[in-house]
Amino acid sequence: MILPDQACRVNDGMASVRGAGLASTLYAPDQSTRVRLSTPLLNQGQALAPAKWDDAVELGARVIKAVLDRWGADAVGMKFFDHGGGGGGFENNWAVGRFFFTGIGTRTASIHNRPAYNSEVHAAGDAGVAALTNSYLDAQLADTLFIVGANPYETQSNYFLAHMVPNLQGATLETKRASFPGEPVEAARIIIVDPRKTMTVSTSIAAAGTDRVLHLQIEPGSDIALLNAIARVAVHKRWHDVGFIRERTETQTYEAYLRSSLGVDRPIDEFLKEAARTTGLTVAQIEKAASWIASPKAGGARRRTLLHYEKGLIWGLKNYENIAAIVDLGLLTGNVGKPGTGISRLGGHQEGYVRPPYPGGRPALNVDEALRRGEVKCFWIGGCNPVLTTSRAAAFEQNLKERGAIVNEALLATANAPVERRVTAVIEALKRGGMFILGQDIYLTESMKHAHLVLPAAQWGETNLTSINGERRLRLYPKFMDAPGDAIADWAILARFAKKLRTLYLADKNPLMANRFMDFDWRTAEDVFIHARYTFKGDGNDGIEGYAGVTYDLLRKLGNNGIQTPVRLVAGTPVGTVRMHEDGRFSTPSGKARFIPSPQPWPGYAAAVTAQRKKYRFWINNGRSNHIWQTSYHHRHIPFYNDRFPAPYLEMNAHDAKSLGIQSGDMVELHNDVGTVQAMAFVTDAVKKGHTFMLFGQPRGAAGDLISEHVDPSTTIPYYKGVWADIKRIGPMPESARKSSLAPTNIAE
Ligand SMILES: Nc1nc2c(c(=O)[nH]1)N[C@H]1C(S)=C(S)[C@@H](COP(=O)(O)OP(=O)(O)OC[C@H]3O[C@@H](n4cnc5c(=O)[nH]c(N)nc54)[C@H](O)[C@@H]3O)O[C@H]1N2
Ligand SMILES: Nc1nc2c(c(=O)[nH]1)N[C@H]1C(S)=C(S)[C@@H](COP(=O)(O)OP(=O)(O)OC[C@H]3O[C@@H](n4cnc5c(=O)[nH]c(N)nc54)[C@H](O)[C@@H]3O)O[C@H]1N2
Ligand SMILES: [Mo]
Repeated sequence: MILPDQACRVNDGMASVRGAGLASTLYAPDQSTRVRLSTPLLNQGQALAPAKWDDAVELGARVIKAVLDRWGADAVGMKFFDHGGGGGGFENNWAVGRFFFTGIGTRTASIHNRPAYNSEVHAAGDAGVAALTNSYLDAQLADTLFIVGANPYETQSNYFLAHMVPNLQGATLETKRASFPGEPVEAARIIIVDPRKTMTVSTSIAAAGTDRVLHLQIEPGSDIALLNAIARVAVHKRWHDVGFIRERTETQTYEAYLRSSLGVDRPIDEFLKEAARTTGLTVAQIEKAASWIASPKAGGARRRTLLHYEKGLIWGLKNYENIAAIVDLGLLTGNVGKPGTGISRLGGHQEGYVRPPYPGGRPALNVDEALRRGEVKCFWIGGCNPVLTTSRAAAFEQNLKERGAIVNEALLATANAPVERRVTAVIEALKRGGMFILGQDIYLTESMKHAHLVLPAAQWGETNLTSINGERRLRLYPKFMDAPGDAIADWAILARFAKKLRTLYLADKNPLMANRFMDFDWRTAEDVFIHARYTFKGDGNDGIEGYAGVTYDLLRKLGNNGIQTPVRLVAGTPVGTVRMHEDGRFSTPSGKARFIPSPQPWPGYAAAVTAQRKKYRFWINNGRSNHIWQTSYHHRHIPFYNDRFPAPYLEMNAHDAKSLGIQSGDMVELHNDVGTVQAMAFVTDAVKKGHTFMLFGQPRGAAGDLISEHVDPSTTIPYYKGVWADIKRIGPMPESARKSSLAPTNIAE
């Protein structure tokens, strides 16, 4: 059992259903986690077989070098973790960045959850606003919580339950009074913008009562219209923060925003009616939201609103305009850089993003497309499982399979040959359209099965690792157990390859290339942490990961409360940052925030999406569930979790289910122009007619198999949530699911 820490400010000793089960996910030779990868595996042509590290690195590094020398850096592709906990962390992210960017120099890089190497929130970056601006404390202090496209009960459980819910219950009034003398304080209200009636909605109602909860059950992808309409009302009622706008923002951008996004040259009635039509809401609901967000409190004090968004907006209709619209609304109402406010991603996982700059431009190169075009000769998949999680996932897998098979032949033909001959044979296979695949994971996942070389990683707890949470709280996760067998930390894997490449280039008398792989002589995880600390310059957006003067020793002393990044040295002492932009400055050249105008109040669906919508009956909204972490990489092995959802569920409205003869528990097939996938029907009032919701990225049915390759052209970010398909019943509940409950999951008391 891993015990939650009562003295930790983040969870107050609380544990989510995932956190409380963490210990069961650790490696144990006598438990189901014994299937962890424990040695490198090499495909000798027919199957993966255990190999020694030296042999694995020798072959892998020589293939990479040959590809680099013959086809150039961009022929070496990668898709890698950038989170904090499982994979990633400051140490591993730094090692990956050093290897692929300053080492290889490839632009064919992509982050685990998307086809390119880019920000999820370019618009916030362009506005000069950090991705994670507030402290969790601000959720206790806010007058209004505004949650757009996120389901924090399930995805940010501790933040929601330990910080938001107490405020909704009125349990933080003392803190509020102490923080804001003279201001009227009451329990918070919450506005949740989500097409589904989620457990977040039900829990909020249970905590605050129906009068203080506004659930805006919008039509898919209509957030921009809603956010701009709310802003228009705020301006119309003169609830916007004139002082903040004048002093802290670039005025020309404000004026452009008023005209284009908020359509101030058009009559407000017409504007609001149009927004109501687009969103499926009423004008009264939009006005109520505006009032809860921006109307002054009794006595005239500004309302403190905390604006949060996550994947319903990020993977939404149009990433750039989506994020712009919420950031603009926050700026308009002056809700950033003050207690009880913020404009932030909600998060829901650890982060630790330190890397040298990406060598490509913006929009970043679409790696999935480069793969489809056959431009990638060598592809390294690290700590992610795109076979389940990318768009057009089945085609992605087929590509790995077909092109990998060409290399398998070469490996089989040279099974007992010296490494030089094997590499020559592999390169010949690559010339014939093959692709050499390296994989780096802790399990033999759906993606790893296609790798020619599988590299076993140590996970958190098996190596020292640091990361930040959603309020930038930097903490050390110390090593407390050994990794299985020969598994080693991710940074150490990259270091082994880098050192080998350096040796090979030195032997080639090519010091220029050899020197690109120079700085990998780290002895410990802390060496990597400190190396990153000295060299990391912030990656364009907001530099929230800076941590001057922080050492493992300091982090050990600070324990689970850690220190909030960015950390500066003040007279030699590291000082953290509770809240971003509290000094009134933003990360733009002028130091003032920028409004990001969108060309019109709502851009509409892209052509590829419209075609799907027209053709298929159901919207297949998709995302996460409380019990399951990501692709279930641990949970599929642990009965407690696996038995809860033996197949991915598909939430369906009772009316729709009935019309198709479907009952809860039935197996159904979803089908569209991209692919086919199976799921288990779950009839619920959480979704409206014509809407469904599927657990994403599951081994027994991946929503990605239905999702088109469409991306927002200005950011290369997919619309994962935007998929339409037809549904049919294929059979009764599978035997394996008989024990799993079909009771509603969105009832709270
Ligand atoms: N239990 C659990 N927690 C997790 C994870 C997990 O796998 N399991 N994963 C972690 C990770 S990596 C991430 S990124 C976060 C994601 O955290 P969230 O973003 O909270 O999770 P999602 O379920 O992907 O999406 C949130 C909501 O977006 C809604 N949505 C879909 N389309 C739209 C739309 O057009 N507009 C609006 N307004 N809403 C829409 C969906 O109905 C859904 O309820 O969760 C983290 N936390
Ligand atoms: N349809 C649809 N698709 C989506 C989304 C969606 O909402 N809908 N959401 C997107 C989002 S936000 C995300 S985050 C992605 C998730 O997609 P992925 O990132 O592909 O999924 P994960 O399960 O997080 O993958 C983590 C992998 O790392 C391995 N791992 C764990 N710890 C370690 C470690 O210490 N080292 C190494 N090397 N490996 C480790 C695990 O075994 C697992 O295979 O999916 C994206 N795709
Ligand atoms: Mo994510």
